[in-house]
Amino acid sequence: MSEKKFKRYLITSALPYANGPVHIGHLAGVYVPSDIYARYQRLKGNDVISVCGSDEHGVPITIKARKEGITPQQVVDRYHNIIKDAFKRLGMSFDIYSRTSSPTHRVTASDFFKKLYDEGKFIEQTSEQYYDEEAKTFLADRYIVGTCPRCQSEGAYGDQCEKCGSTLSPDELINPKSKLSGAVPVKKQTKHWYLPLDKYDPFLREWILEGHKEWKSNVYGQCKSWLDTGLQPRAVSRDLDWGIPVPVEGAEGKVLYVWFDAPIGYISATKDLTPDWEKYWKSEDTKMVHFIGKDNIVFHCIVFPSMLKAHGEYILPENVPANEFLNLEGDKISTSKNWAVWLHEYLDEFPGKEDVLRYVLCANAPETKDNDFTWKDFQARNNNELVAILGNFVNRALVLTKKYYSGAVPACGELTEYDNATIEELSQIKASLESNIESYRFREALKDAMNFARIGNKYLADTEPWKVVKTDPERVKTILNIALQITANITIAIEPFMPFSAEKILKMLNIEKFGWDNLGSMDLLAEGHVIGEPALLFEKIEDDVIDAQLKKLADIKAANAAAAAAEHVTEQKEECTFDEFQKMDIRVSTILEAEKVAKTKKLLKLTVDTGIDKRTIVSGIAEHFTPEELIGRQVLVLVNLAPREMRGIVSQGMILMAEDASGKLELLAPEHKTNNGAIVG
Ligand code: B3M
Ligand code: ZN
Repeated sequence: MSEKKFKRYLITSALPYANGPVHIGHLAGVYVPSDIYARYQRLKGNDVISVCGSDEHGVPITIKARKEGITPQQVVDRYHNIIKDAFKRLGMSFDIYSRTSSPTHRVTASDFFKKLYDEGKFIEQTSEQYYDEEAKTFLADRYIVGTCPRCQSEGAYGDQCEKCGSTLSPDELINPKSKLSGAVPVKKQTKHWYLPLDKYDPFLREWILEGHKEWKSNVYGQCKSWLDTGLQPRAVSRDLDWGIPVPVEGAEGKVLYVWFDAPIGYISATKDLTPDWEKYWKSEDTKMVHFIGKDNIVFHCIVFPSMLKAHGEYILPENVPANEFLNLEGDKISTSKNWAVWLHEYLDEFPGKEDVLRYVLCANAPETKDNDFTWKDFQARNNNELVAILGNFVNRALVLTKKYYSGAVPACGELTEYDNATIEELSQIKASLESNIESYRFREALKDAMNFARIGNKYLADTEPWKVVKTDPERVKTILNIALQITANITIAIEPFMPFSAEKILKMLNIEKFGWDNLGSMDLLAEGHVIGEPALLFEKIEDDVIDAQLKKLADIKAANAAAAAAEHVTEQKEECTFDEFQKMDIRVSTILEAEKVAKTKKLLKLTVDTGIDKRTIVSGIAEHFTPEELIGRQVLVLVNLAPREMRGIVSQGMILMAEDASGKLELLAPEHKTNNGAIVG
């Protein structure tokens, strides 16, 4: 860890794309750690600015706009507001939440590009790109669709086949078509500008591989592999009608590449925040830390630093503590598949539980490897840690003080050995908590903060003031004085992690606020200070609440399967002759009786009236239909199928079903009640 002393902190958080809401993966990866770090540095009295904002350019936004028949500005306005509001409700303490469609950003990004252009820092290249003559626009790879050359599936994109995962180039697609107009794209010459990243290889090796060996191994390792693979010139402009126009002659219809423009958004946000913005961005006394997810490492450790170096007036990040990814119930979180816990929905469905989410996402953060969020774990941590440890301790300390001393902090008498041992243990926490936060180990830091409550809980359980009060009331004054000092420490230690709960406890203690320097002191509450009203900090989360969330995810999964099935239809079988078809004898029939076949999950034994006779048919539909819902239903039966014995039962025929690629099963029946035995042909 660099020993350098800094005068101020510039904390940036990855700008979320304004083409959808934020979800728990974004929070665990970027925003919860960033807010913990910013709150901690502020608590310590440092000069801190924390900037964020919406990333409002790029192809995904234009695709969404076309899909919905609205403008890109309408897309970003919608999601910018949803994201900004949800962040605020979760207690994200950004000093500014800006946006890259702002006028300040347009000027800042243009000027940044223009300076590099005028100083000859770009390579200018004309190349052939795909063009849609109907939509009159160049096509980004994502805008070209066709048949995948690897797996022959339809709907592969020009850059990737989502079915088999192959990385493609538009030239490889079979029957390429424009996603915009359906026209066959043609190749057309177009000029773009490139940042020659290869020229910054020596600088990056020196700055990162030599100068920042203290960076997290997942970040350092990725940077090293990018450098060892060899850096290539990277495009900094695009043929798009949405974005920041390239500010040079002959660049009509071209905009800054979104990953050139977006990180400059940190600068423009700072400009909008304070006229003193330059002391944050241009002084070596500033410690700049980028909070991002692992998919953004190359942009924040290689591309943006090269841009800053090329520009020459800005500082470089001191650290980029990127987190890995958070999965949801064992599956990758996916915006397009709606496989996510959306922050704004969580806040509506769990009012007052903002800190529970902050706590769980920090305790489970994917700091060194991908991790999994499960609703069961969410419930367990709430009930077994927040309710049973933190909430329980604070409540007992306050309720007993109210009960025995009408809320006045009792005097602390002579300390026992156990008291001293407890106080000694408490005094170790602060150093560990600070070291863990300064090293971006927030999971460990949270455990440190919770240790105040763990130790406090044990202290009360061991000293049992509710018993001792009968025999030694003076002793109980000391016990509760210590318990109250621990409670006061908790308000400081948990503030970066759970600001709402810290606020609630301060109110219950009838205290305005403590500073970080007070952490570890056992004299925070003076004898005679009268505390406020105790109240429960957390409430148990019951199974039915979790089951409802799991049902919601199950429904999403089913909807995705159905959508996938609708997209993917099983190939037609080989041809058959009319005579071959004539051999099959299919009759309208009615199910008279139905029962499960013992020791099987799938089989039902049915008694069916085929109009010819009443017969037994065994059918593998027990996972799709209950016996009760089948009785009386008309179905179509292949009556001349050779009899088969299944689990000791002779089945004489087959019930015809419709099954799609998702496995969804439907019975087939005549539209109106029909005589049994009617021939289907
Ligand atoms: N908009 C977020 C992402 O890649 C991206 C970050 C920009 S930070 C300058 O999901
Ligand atoms: Zn494929």
